[in-house]
Amino acid sequence: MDLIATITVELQEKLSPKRYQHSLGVAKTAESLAKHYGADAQKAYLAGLVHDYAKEIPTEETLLLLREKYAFFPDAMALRRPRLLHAPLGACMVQHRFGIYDPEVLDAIRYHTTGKANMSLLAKIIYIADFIEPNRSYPDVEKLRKMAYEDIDKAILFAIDYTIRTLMDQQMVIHPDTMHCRNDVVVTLEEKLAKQEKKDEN
Ligand code: DGI
Ligand code: FE
Ligand code: FE
Repeated sequence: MDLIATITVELQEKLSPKRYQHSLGVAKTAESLAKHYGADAQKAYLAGLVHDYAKEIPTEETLLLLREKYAFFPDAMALRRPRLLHAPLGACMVQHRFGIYDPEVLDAIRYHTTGKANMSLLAKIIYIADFIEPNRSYPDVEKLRKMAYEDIDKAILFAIDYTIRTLMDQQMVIHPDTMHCRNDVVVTLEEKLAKQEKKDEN
């Protein structure tokens, strides 16, 4: 069996049916976005498939595995919101379990929840595929699906603002990586706009 088939069988066994379907949805959406933007479609499918590998592991076990098995010491903010830790734990576990060593794939998994500054195209694709895969439904999902294929940075800003707003409404902490990601994407969009304006002048 090839790697994708092996992983798919294991995910179906280990994850809840809903999480399994979500993982397949993110994989397929990421593959499609990668083809659209000229990124590596196979890497995108793989990263999408395993991005939530650690999502259903209970908090206590997550903390224990990260510290004891992977020598990964979460920052204070993530410790306050341990659900954020399924992303870095997933990156550690799929490396160990499936021999996925590609740093770009591991990075996309690790930062799929918060985002970060200077994300690779693959990381952006996984971040946004997580929001728009076919099983997602919320008021603006169709708008975001369209935006994702028009300008991925615009889509990231839209998604991250939605997340930040929701967190603020609930008086929740916002992880610094989330803010770094937002600032970075705003700068990228401003630069793109300035370049376009200069081009239009000529
Ligand atoms: O694992 P999924 O449910 O598919 O999606 P995800 O990994 O993007 O996780 C979404 C959750 O993460 C959602 O409840 C909002 C939360 N989240 C994202 N960024 C931050 C955050 N929570 C806090 N406290 N701070 C953040 O910056
Ligand atoms: Fe997740
Ligand atoms: Fe997800």
